[in-house]
Amino acid sequence: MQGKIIKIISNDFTVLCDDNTIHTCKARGKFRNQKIVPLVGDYVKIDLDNNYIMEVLPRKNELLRPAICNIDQVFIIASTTKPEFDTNLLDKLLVIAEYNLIKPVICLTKLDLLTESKLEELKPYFEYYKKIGYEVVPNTDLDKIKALLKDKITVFTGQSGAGKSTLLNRLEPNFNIKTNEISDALGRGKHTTRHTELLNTNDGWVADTPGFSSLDFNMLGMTKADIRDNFIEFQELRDNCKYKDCMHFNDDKCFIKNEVQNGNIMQSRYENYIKFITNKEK
Ligand SMILES: Nc1nc2c(ncn2[C@@H]2O[C@H](COP(=O)(O)OP(=O)(O)OP(=O)(O)O)[C@@H](O)[C@H]2O)c(=O)[nH]1
Ligand SMILES: [Mg+2]
Ligand SMILES: [Zn+2]
Repeated sequence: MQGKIIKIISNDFTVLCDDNTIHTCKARGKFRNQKIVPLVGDYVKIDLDNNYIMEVLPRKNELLRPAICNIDQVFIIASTTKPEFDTNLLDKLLVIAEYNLIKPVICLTKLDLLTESKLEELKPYFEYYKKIGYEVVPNTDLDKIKALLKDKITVFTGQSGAGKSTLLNRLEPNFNIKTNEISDALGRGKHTTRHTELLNTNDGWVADTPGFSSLDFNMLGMTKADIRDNFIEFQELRDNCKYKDCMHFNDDKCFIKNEVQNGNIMQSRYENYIKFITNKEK
């Protein structure tokens, strides 16, 4: 029987089979020897007599953090306050999604908590991400969000306390996922969600994932050039740089740097880019 892993808690793999039955399975020891770790999102063959996963089918893509595979899109749940709007984290998640060929959607939360002046301050950022081609939706626009989720496997990611589980509960009140108060002292969440699980909503699948604090992961496996090539707005402009392999950093006659100076590329995007590449050895 074939199915999809929708939940993993320690060594118990919950598999939704093609006939819509659900089975809790163990993974065979041989996977450990072959260094295969079955992930949420994996298509697997199971032996129903023993409830064992026998085979993991090839993956379309996979993310390490959260550990999930065969994803169509990622909802980056970006808090605008409590925790503060964080362009460094947002740009990092966008680059990781682009690199993995997963469509990112930026979903803004806690707009209701912003003062008028704070909202005015942040608007240019939201507009910029739209201008360069990203979908930017407030977490209150449930119709739009439902339309985006339809028929897709979507991962919700973002830092702890950003409002991932809250949005999922709004989309589907019977999910009843635990959410948590933000610690006032730290302005961040307390890691309420502990495991990754695929949930069925509106003819699509969504994964709530445990959040993280903005520092604790890096762009694994990516080189400086990979990072450069996944800042999407640099791509169409780079042909105007003098050198074909321009890194848009210390290079002569760099068109990207010009565009930053004249305001066509947002300063924070460029600064984050420089931070990312200078953190990398290669
Ligand atoms: N005012 C306001 N509060 C929100 C909004 N979204 C979420 N919250 C609150 O923010 C807190 C954290 O929300 P969660 O949904 O638990 O955050 P999470 O991203 O799932 O956090 P982790 O599971 O720890 O990764 C809760 O108290 C929510 O009620 C929003 O749009 N506006
Ligand atoms: Mg949560
Ligand atoms: Zn350049």
